[in-house]
Amino acid sequence: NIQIQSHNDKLSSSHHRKFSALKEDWSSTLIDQTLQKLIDFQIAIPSWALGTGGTRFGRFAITGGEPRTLAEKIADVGLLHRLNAASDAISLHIPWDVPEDINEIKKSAEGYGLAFDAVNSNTFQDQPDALLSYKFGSLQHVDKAVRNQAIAHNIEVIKQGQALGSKALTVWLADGSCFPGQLNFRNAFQNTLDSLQQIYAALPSDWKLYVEYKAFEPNFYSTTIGDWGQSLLLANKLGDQAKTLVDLGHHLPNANIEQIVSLLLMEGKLAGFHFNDSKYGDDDLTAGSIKPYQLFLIFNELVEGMDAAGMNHAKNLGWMIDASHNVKDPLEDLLQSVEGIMIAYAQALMIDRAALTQAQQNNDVALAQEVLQHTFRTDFRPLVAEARQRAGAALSPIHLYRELKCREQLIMERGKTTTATGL
Ligand code: PSV
Ligand code: MN
Ligand code: MN
Repeated sequence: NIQIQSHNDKLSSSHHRKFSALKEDWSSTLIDQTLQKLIDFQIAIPSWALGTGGTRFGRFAITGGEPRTLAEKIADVGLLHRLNAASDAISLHIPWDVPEDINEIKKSAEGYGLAFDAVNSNTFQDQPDALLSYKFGSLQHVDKAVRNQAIAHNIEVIKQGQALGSKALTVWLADGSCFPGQLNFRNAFQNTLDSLQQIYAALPSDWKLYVEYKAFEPNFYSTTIGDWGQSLLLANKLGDQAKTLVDLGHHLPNANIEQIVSLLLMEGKLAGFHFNDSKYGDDDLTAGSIKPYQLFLIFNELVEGMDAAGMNHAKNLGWMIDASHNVKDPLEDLLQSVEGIMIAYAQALMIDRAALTQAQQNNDVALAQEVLQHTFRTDFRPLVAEARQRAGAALSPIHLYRELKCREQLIMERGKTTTATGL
């Protein structure tokens, strides 16, 4: 606390100058509303992004001090949340994460003010003790015994999530095919539906099932849940608790993600997000690092659609990050992702909605564009920083992280060569 305070004091006069300049130009009611929404907004951190990522060509785990256990992963997210007051939950991937002593794990999370977000199952890798292989798919598999193994794993993940207090299961399948002719598409889809129905039947009544889609990779000819249409089809057949999860990196190039988001939201079928950014495919780069305008346009649809539906921005969708990188300190990368998301959200909240609606009604294309770009091109970083300060966190989390030498301390505690589990 003292460290946050003295960091904020140091930046105080320059922050005050920038924040005051915004207050001169923008409506104070809008600023106040936006600040409150930013304070309330929380984004879940994926446990698998806390270690240095890699590619299939190699992995350079040079960061050091990486979390070796689930307890240490929770401590890392606790640190992020202490710095930015915007990361109050962790999303687990099972069995990469093994909650051995559930009570201990719950206690330590509570100590950091953290909750458990959606739990993720993993049927895209064979586990050492597995009887059957997922080489040719899991929930879609031609062999019922393989499907049953994958269903049982998902039900086990639900049970572990329940013990931790999670409220959602995210299912992402690598299922698909590598070559034409390999798969009967209809059978693969029907098998997947049937398997998901069995998982859905095991879902507690206050849980959601998030059906994540992805256009390609690791299969490069077809993916059985390859786009939002296929995910929505499944979610609709499954029932109200099933929804479509949008991972920003899972589309074919140039897809209009904001339009997809808008319609899923309208249908009450948007589960939430895996935020990241990409230049080419599922690059898992820092949110807002490549296409900040796209991120802003997505938030524009979210704010408009959620307000129209009377939804609570902070609570009614699953906000998660799914990014990780191999050349940055993972914790700095995550602080940057949260920042990128908050900036886009702030920009969307500051849009003059009445003016935009009027321009749309009048078919005034140029004015509609002006309205959007006016907020996009305004620097609202001081607003995000102000919200953070009001929430008791740092004006500039990444700078404080460096000032406090957090990584050096983690290396001292955990060693130079630790490697986190996960991708
Ligand atoms: C697949 O590319 C994915 O986006 C899914 O969400 C997985 O659970 C995650 O990545 C694993 O890194
Ligand atoms: Mn994802
Ligand atoms: Mn992905």
